[in-house]
Amino acid sequence: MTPTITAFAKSPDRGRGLARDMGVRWALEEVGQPYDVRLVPWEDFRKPAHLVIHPFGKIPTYEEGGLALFESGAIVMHIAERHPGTLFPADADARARAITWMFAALTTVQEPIVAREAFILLEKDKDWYDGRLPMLDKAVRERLEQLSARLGGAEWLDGQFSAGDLLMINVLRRPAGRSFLGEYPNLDAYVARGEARPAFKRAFEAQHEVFERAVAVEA
Ligand code: GTB
Repeated sequence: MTPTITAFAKSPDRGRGLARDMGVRWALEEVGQPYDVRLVPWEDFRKPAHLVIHPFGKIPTYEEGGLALFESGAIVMHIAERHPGTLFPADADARARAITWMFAALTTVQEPIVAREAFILLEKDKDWYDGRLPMLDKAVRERLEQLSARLGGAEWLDGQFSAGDLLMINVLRRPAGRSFLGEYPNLDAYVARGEARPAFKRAFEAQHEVFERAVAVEA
Protein backbone atom coordinates (compact mmCIF):
# COMPACT_ATOMS: atom_id res chain seq x y z
CA MET A 1 0.00 0.00 0.00
CA THR A 2 1.31 3.46 -0.91
CA PRO A 3 1.76 5.58 2.23
CA THR A 4 0.53 9.17 2.39
CA ILE A 5 2.51 11.83 4.21
CA THR A 6 1.51 15.39 5.04
CA ALA A 7 3.43 18.57 4.28
CA PHE A 8 2.87 22.33 4.33
CA ALA A 9 0.64 23.50 1.47
CA LYS A 10 2.97 26.52 1.37
CA SER A 11 6.07 26.04 3.47
CA PRO A 12 7.34 29.05 5.43
CA ASP A 13 10.86 27.93 4.51
CA ARG A 14 10.07 28.85 0.87
CA GLY A 15 11.04 25.42 -0.44
CA ARG A 16 14.44 25.22 1.25
CA GLY A 17 13.69 21.75 2.58
CA LEU A 18 13.86 22.78 6.24
CA ALA A 19 10.42 21.58 7.33
CA ARG A 20 10.25 18.15 8.94
CA ASP A 21 8.64 16.41 5.96
CA MET A 22 12.06 16.67 4.26
CA GLY A 23 13.58 13.84 6.36
CA VAL A 24 10.56 11.63 5.80
CA ARG A 25 10.62 12.23 2.03
CA TRP A 26 14.38 11.54 2.01
CA ALA A 27 13.91 8.25 3.89
CA LEU A 28 11.16 7.15 1.50
CA GLU A 29 13.39 7.96 -1.46
CA GLU A 30 16.36 6.09 0.05
CA VAL A 31 14.32 2.88 0.37
CA GLY A 32 12.58 3.34 -3.00
CA GLN A 33 9.11 3.54 -1.50
CA PRO A 34 6.66 5.59 -3.62
CA TYR A 35 4.43 7.88 -1.56
CA ASP A 36 1.56 10.31 -1.84
CA VAL A 37 1.52 13.73 -0.22
CA ARG A 38 -1.49 15.47 1.30
CA LEU A 39 -0.83 19.19 1.53
CA VAL A 40 -2.17 20.85 4.67
CA PRO A 41 -3.08 24.56 4.53
CA TRP A 42 -2.37 26.63 7.68
CA GLU A 43 -6.05 26.90 8.56
CA ASP A 44 -6.39 23.10 8.76
CA PHE A 45 -3.56 22.38 11.21
CA ARG A 46 -5.78 22.65 14.30
CA LYS A 47 -8.92 21.14 12.79
CA PRO A 48 -10.24 17.86 14.25
CA ALA A 49 -9.59 15.95 11.03
CA HIS A 50 -5.85 16.72 11.30
CA LEU A 51 -5.64 16.47 15.10
CA VAL A 52 -6.93 12.89 14.92
CA ILE A 53 -3.73 12.00 13.07
CA HIS A 54 -1.37 14.50 14.70
CA PRO A 55 -2.38 15.32 18.29
CA PHE A 56 -0.15 18.42 18.27
CA GLY A 57 -1.46 19.78 14.98
CA LYS A 58 1.79 19.64 13.00
CA ILE A 59 3.30 18.07 9.91
CA PRO A 60 4.55 15.56 8.93
CA THR A 61 2.26 12.59 9.44
CA TYR A 62 2.36 9.18 7.80
CA GLU A 63 -0.65 7.03 6.95
CA GLU A 64 -0.50 3.54 5.57
CA GLY A 65 -3.65 1.42 5.66
CA GLY A 66 -4.85 1.52 9.27
CA LEU A 67 -1.55 2.88 10.58
CA ALA A 68 -1.24 6.60 11.35
CA LEU A 69 2.05 7.99 12.67
CA PHE A 70 3.38 11.41 13.64
CA GLU A 71 6.88 12.63 14.68
CA SER A 72 9.38 12.61 11.84
CA GLY A 73 11.91 10.53 13.80
CA ALA A 74 9.37 7.79 14.49
CA ILE A 75 8.26 7.85 10.86
CA VAL A 76 11.85 7.53 9.59
CA MET A 77 12.38 4.65 12.03
CA HIS A 78 9.25 2.92 10.75
CA ILE A 79 10.38 3.32 7.13
CA ALA A 80 13.84 1.98 8.03
CA GLU A 81 12.34 -1.04 9.80
CA ARG A 82 10.07 -1.83 6.87
CA HIS A 83 13.06 -1.93 4.49
CA PRO A 84 15.81 -3.78 6.35
CA GLY A 85 19.35 -3.43 5.11
CA THR A 86 18.87 0.05 3.62
CA LEU A 87 18.54 2.67 6.35
CA PHE A 88 19.10 0.12 9.11
CA PRO A 89 22.00 -2.32 8.83
CA ALA A 90 21.11 -6.02 8.98
CA ASP A 91 23.38 -6.60 12.00
CA ALA A 92 21.42 -6.09 15.25
CA ASP A 93 24.21 -4.24 17.08
CA ALA A 94 24.82 -1.93 14.13
CA ARG A 95 21.07 -1.28 13.97
CA ALA A 96 21.06 -0.37 17.68
CA ARG A 97 23.90 2.07 17.04
CA ALA A 98 22.01 3.60 14.10
CA ILE A 99 19.02 4.15 16.41
CA THR A 100 21.35 5.74 18.98
CA TRP A 101 22.51 8.23 16.34
CA MET A 102 18.88 8.97 15.43
CA PHE A 103 18.18 9.92 19.04
CA ALA A 104 21.43 11.86 19.28
CA ALA A 105 20.44 13.89 16.22
CA LEU A 106 16.92 14.67 17.42
CA THR A 107 17.85 15.42 21.03
CA THR A 108 21.49 16.15 21.90
CA VAL A 109 22.49 17.84 18.63
CA GLN A 110 19.19 19.42 17.62
CA GLU A 111 18.49 20.95 21.04
CA PRO A 112 21.14 23.74 21.05
CA ILE A 113 20.51 24.38 17.35
CA VAL A 114 16.77 24.89 17.87
CA ALA A 115 17.39 26.94 21.02
CA ARG A 116 19.60 29.36 19.07
CA GLU A 117 17.10 29.62 16.21
CA ALA A 118 14.20 30.29 18.58
CA PHE A 119 16.24 32.90 20.46
CA ILE A 120 17.10 34.79 17.27
CA LEU A 121 13.51 34.61 16.06
CA LEU A 122 11.82 35.64 19.30
CA GLU A 123 14.27 37.80 21.23
CA LYS A 124 16.17 39.84 18.64
CA ASP A 125 14.76 43.12 19.97
CA LYS A 126 15.46 42.40 23.65
CA ASP A 127 18.08 44.20 25.78
CA TRP A 128 19.79 40.94 26.66
CA TYR A 129 20.10 39.73 23.03
CA ASP A 130 23.74 40.72 22.41
CA GLY A 131 24.87 39.40 25.79
CA ARG A 132 23.14 36.06 25.52
CA LEU A 133 23.73 35.14 21.87
CA PRO A 134 27.42 34.21 22.43
CA MET A 135 26.29 31.66 25.06
CA LEU A 136 23.93 30.02 22.58
CA ASP A 137 26.67 30.08 19.92
CA LYS A 138 29.00 28.37 22.39
CA ALA A 139 26.45 25.62 23.06
CA VAL A 140 26.08 24.89 19.33
CA ARG A 141 29.86 24.95 18.80
CA GLU A 142 30.46 22.58 21.69
CA ARG A 143 28.05 20.03 20.21
CA LEU A 144 29.42 20.37 16.68
CA GLU A 145 32.99 20.08 17.93
CA GLN A 146 32.12 16.82 19.70
CA LEU A 147 30.32 15.47 16.65
CA SER A 148 33.19 16.52 14.41
CA ALA A 149 35.68 14.73 16.69
CA ARG A 150 33.63 11.52 16.57
CA LEU A 151 33.09 11.60 12.80
CA GLY A 152 36.78 12.28 12.16
CA GLY A 153 37.66 11.30 8.60
CA ALA A 154 34.85 8.75 8.24
CA GLU A 155 32.27 8.96 5.51
CA TRP A 156 29.29 8.23 7.78
CA LEU A 157 28.79 8.01 11.54
CA ASP A 158 28.95 4.23 11.83
CA GLY A 159 29.94 2.33 8.73
CA GLN A 160 27.29 2.40 6.02
CA PHE A 161 24.88 5.35 5.57
CA SER A 162 21.96 4.87 7.96
CA ALA A 163 18.83 6.54 9.32
CA GLY A 164 21.16 8.04 11.95
CA ASP A 165 23.11 9.90 9.26
CA LEU A 166 19.92 10.95 7.50
CA LEU A 167 18.51 12.61 10.63
CA MET A 168 21.87 14.04 11.72
CA ILE A 169 22.46 15.67 8.32
CA ASN A 170 18.91 16.97 8.32
CA VAL A 171 19.54 18.63 11.70
CA LEU A 172 22.89 20.09 10.59
CA ARG A 173 21.14 21.60 7.54
CA ARG A 174 19.05 23.83 9.82
CA PRO A 175 20.18 27.47 9.61
CA ALA A 176 21.75 27.52 13.10
CA GLY A 177 23.70 24.38 12.27
CA ARG A 178 24.64 25.30 8.73
CA SER A 179 25.99 28.71 9.74
CA PHE A 180 28.74 27.04 11.83
CA LEU A 181 29.71 24.28 9.40
CA GLY A 182 32.55 26.33 7.90
CA GLU A 183 34.37 25.89 11.23
CA TYR A 184 34.17 22.10 10.95
CA PRO A 185 35.32 21.04 7.46
CA ASN A 186 34.58 17.35 8.07
CA LEU A 187 30.97 18.13 9.09
CA ASP A 188 30.62 20.45 6.13
CA ALA A 189 31.78 17.65 3.81
CA TYR A 190 29.52 15.16 5.64
CA VAL A 191 26.44 17.33 4.99
CA ALA A 192 27.53 17.84 1.36
CA ARG A 193 27.84 14.05 0.95
CA GLY A 194 24.32 13.60 2.27
CA GLU A 195 22.93 16.32 0.02
CA ALA A 196 24.68 14.76 -2.98
CA ARG A 197 22.78 11.48 -2.56
CA PRO A 198 20.28 10.97 -5.40
CA ALA A 199 17.54 10.20 -2.85
CA PHE A 200 18.16 13.52 -1.08
CA LYS A 201 17.98 15.37 -4.38
CA ARG A 202 14.68 13.74 -5.35
CA ALA A 203 13.19 14.54 -1.94
CA PHE A 204 14.43 18.12 -2.09
CA GLU A 205 13.04 18.65 -5.58
CA ALA A 206 9.66 17.20 -4.60
CA GLN A 207 9.17 19.57 -1.67
CA HIS A 208 10.58 22.50 -3.63
CA GLU A 209 8.11 21.88 -6.42
CA VAL A 210 5.23 22.07 -3.93
CA PHE A 211 6.37 25.54 -2.90
CA GLU A 212 6.91 26.70 -6.48
CA ARG A 213 3.43 25.51 -7.43
CA ALA A 214 1.86 27.30 -4.45
CA VAL A 215 3.55 30.54 -5.46
CA ALA A 216 2.49 30.13 -9.10
CA VAL A 217 -1.16 29.60 -8.07
CA GLU A 218 -1.07 32.84 -6.05
CA ALA A 219 0.50 34.87 -8.87
N1 GTB B 1 9.03 16.90 16.54
C1 GTB B 1 8.15 17.06 15.40
C2 GTB B 1 8.67 16.19 14.25
O1 GTB B 1 9.88 15.99 14.17
O2 GTB B 1 7.85 15.72 13.45
C3 GTB B 1 8.12 18.52 15.02
C4 GTB B 1 7.07 18.78 13.95
C5 GTB B 1 7.01 20.26 13.62
O3 GTB B 1 7.55 21.11 14.37
N2 GTB B 1 6.38 20.57 12.52
C6 GTB B 1 6.25 21.95 12.10
C7 GTB B 1 4.79 22.33 12.06
O4 GTB B 1 3.96 21.55 11.66
C8 GTB B 1 6.82 22.10 10.69
S1 GTB B 1 8.51 21.70 10.61
N3 GTB B 1 4.46 23.56 12.47
C9 GTB B 1 3.13 24.05 12.37
C10 GTB B 1 2.54 24.46 13.69
O5 GTB B 1 3.17 24.19 14.74
O6 GTB B 1 1.45 25.04 13.65
C11 GTB B 1 9.24 23.04 11.58
C12 GTB B 1 9.71 24.16 10.67
C13 GTB B 1 8.86 25.19 10.36
C14 GTB B 1 9.31 26.24 9.58
C15 GTB B 1 10.61 26.23 9.11
N4 GTB B 1 11.09 27.31 8.32
O7 GTB B 1 10.33 28.24 7.98
O8 GTB B 1 12.28 27.37 7.97
C16 GTB B 1 11.45 25.18 9.43
C17 GTB B 1 11.00 24.15 10.21
